[in-house]
Amino acid sequence: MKLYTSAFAPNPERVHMFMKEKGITDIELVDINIMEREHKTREYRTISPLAQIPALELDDGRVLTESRAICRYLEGVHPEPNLFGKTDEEAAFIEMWDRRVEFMFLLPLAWWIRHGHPAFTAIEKQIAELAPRGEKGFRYFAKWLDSELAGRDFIAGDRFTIADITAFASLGFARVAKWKPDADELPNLVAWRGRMLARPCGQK
Ligand SMILES: N[C@@H](CCC(=O)N[C@@H](CS)C(=O)NCC(=O)O)C(=O)O
Repeated sequence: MKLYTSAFAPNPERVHMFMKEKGITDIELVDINIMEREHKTREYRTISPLAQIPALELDDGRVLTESRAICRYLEGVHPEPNLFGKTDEEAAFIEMWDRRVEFMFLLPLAWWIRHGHPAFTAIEKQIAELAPRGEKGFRYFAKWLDSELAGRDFIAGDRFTIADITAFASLGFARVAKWKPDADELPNLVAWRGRMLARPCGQK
């Protein structure tokens, strides 16, 4: 298998963290430089028609995109440790959390950065109003997540799951906006981040 990936980008990072937690090391990596617009080439579009990263090329030549779908596939090939839920019920709650984090944390953050950071003019037709709107949504969710984490160690319940990975990859990307959780304002998020940094997904 071959993973098309890109350094510092949060969605491929989700897949890398997932692979680290599973101990998967046998997938060939192909780096695509987003800022150099390598993902916009005709050649890359034959792999990922929507010109997005990550993309996983299977051994039979089929290509999976969407980081969550890629992780889902890898969970099937490497079932342990389970990160998507052991029962339908647990999987439903984990999916709820993962989608909350993806759409209410990572997405506003992406708006904030892509529409506000000067370097992103390389790939985004920036709309200035979207940056503060994204920042507001991101900060709101960070505060809410902090209150949720007051009573537990992990995002979707009492164990580490894909939802923690999506949130942790979001925090990594937030560094581009020079944002990191503050211990006075978001103590539970800071403690959770410490737990993530100590895990395989937190290793370089
Ligand atoms: N929903 C997709 C989103 C993929 C995505 O937006 N990837 C970004 C990198 S994090 C990308 O390819 N950006 C290039 C662009 O927007 O031009 C997923 O989960 O994989």
